[in-house]
Amino acid sequence: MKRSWLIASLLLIFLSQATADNGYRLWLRYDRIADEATRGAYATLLRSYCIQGNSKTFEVIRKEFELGLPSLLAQPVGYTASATEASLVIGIATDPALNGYEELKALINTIDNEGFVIFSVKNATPGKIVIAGKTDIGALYGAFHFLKLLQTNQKITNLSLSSSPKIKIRILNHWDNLDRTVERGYAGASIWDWHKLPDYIDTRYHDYARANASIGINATVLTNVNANALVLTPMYLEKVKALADVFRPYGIKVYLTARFSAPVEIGGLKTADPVDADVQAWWKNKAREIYTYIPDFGGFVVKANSEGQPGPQNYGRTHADGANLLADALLPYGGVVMWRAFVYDNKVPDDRTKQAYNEFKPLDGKFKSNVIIQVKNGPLDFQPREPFHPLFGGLTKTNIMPEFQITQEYLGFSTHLAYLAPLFKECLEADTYVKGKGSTVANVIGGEIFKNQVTAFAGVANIGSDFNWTGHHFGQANWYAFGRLAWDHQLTSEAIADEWIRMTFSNDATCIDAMKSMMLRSREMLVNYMTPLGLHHIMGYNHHYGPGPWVAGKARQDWTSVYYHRADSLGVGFDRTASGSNALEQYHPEVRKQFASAKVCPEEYLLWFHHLPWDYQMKSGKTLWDDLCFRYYKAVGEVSKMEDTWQRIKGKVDEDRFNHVAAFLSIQRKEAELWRDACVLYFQSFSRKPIPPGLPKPARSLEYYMKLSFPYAPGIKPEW
Ligand code: GCW
Repeated sequence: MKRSWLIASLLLIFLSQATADNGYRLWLRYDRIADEATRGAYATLLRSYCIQGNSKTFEVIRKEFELGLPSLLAQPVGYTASATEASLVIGIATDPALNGYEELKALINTIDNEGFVIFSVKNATPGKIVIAGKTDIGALYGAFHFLKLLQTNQKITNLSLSSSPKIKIRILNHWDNLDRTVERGYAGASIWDWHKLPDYIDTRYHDYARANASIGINATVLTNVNANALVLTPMYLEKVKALADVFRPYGIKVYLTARFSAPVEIGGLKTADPVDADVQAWWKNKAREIYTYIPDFGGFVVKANSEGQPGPQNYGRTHADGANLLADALLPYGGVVMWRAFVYDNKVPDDRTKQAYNEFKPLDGKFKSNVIIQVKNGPLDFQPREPFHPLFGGLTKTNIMPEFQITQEYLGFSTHLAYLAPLFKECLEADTYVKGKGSTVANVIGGEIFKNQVTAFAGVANIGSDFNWTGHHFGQANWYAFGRLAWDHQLTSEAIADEWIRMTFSNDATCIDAMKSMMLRSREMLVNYMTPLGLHHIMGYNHHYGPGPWVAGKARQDWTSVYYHRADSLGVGFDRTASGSNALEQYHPEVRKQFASAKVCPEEYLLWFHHLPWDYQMKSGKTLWDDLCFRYYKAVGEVSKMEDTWQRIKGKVDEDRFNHVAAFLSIQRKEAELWRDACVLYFQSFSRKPIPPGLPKPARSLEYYMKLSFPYAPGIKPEW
């Protein structure tokens, strides 16, 4: 007996040393709860559990409890088939075993089909907790929520809570190609191993689904919007089916990107014109075929007539003609078309930020009920800061959804710590005023304002095959925050950070404080060392890595930096007021008022909307030039502070992840310095003013920075 104990302990020690903490478990770690009193209290309460239901989803729940409960509590938690005996019961509300609870009757009507309730049964000694949904998927969300309560050391006595998602389709967009490259992906290859599918099912697919279900994500687009029609051929549909089968018990539906020219490319037709009867029949047949493989297929996401993708305009038709063509094909099966509004053309002689609105506003009301227009959070392209897109509130008779970018194409790739919940929320909380004050983007997309048929919320995934999924350990927080906000946009950035830190790193107060302070400031800091005061799109050409304010003279003007910052000897910034491109006109008059004059315009948006002289006086009393310099320098200082904060919690975080993050922070500092020095020198070549006293001069010349080249920067579009 003693000997076997010794062997077991040695094995444990060996295993714990051999398996470096690589972050693979994300926020679903289920390590033993460190605080003994909390753990003890949970253990007294949770002696056994009962799963009241039979389905693949209930099997998932059972596995999650088997994995989570004994591990968190560091003691066995028995399974019992008797709901009466169990101290934790989970099931569907209509199950007879849950019939007798008054508490359930009170709560159940407050939720929808994906919602859940969790309550403590009154007067049960020593305690009993019930988790229920109207469906098994609702119960699954409840199970994850309950595990989170334990992971984050919350009280589990006198529980009485209920929750339902505010948005129906909470969807990740993978920009993953069939060759496993990921456009704008910085966390390794695509997790979809197309070549080995459908026969080999990587356990990672299950873990991906678990992670998503744990934060309420219920849909995924497997393929890049720069689409490959092959994914719609039988060989690939077999593979897609295999993934859909894995995801189904987790409540996740699969979507695909549809290449508009597919009828020509894989269908052998001469045209993809949406009014052509053969084309219509082709899409109808294709939809029917897809549903034979995947009966709950979600639908299509389409990028059309943008950046070289084919679309209805190739045939002189409108976006509505194109979207409705696919919508008609999917309608009999309940599928949805997410049609992207990210369209612009360098041949159109107008401010690029105006073009989506100009294109789509006249089509408002012309889309079928199962079409939803997918709009990027801002009118340009996922910049560190943009005002909200004017199509929010602009489209009043059409379903509309936001698209956020979780992958950090313009925010330092995966090596910069930039917590994005504040960015997402900035857009969601912006007021469109379309139906008076309080018509926030969140209310528009949630259907509160126009009673939309379909509501959805998309994020471009930052997931890849790196051990830790997202490249940066803190990149996981952005995946997490996206899911949480899609479920409930009213959650604060701080609350989301708090629970993520507790689940992913530690419940230790010093750790939480340190990490939270880093996370909550990180996005603003990044804005300031990259694109302060409303500057935008001044990064390196095509790979978008590092600073490139000098990018000019390319085939497309709207892919150059000089087009956006418009610096000259007089000043800097893009005039989007009535004296300039008048993009401002696309917003409600109340919104216009906030930005129309430089005096009232919030400084974060100043150079987005105004071209101002270098000696323009800022609120700080400094000139614009000096203020710009101070922001760049201060932000770099903040990165150094972040490094110090991290060092202060050394020993409180496992060594592997600690060192990984420390190394990435130092990359971030170096790159922030690069941004600062390159941008300050570049803009100085126009302002002709000295760098303010007290700020050290950049170590190298502007020429040096301009000559840097990064031909193999990751995530680049293969064909560019
Ligand atoms: O931001 C740009 C990216 C492209 C991307 C495009 C889009 C998928 O640089 O790589 O293509 O946006 O959103 O369609």
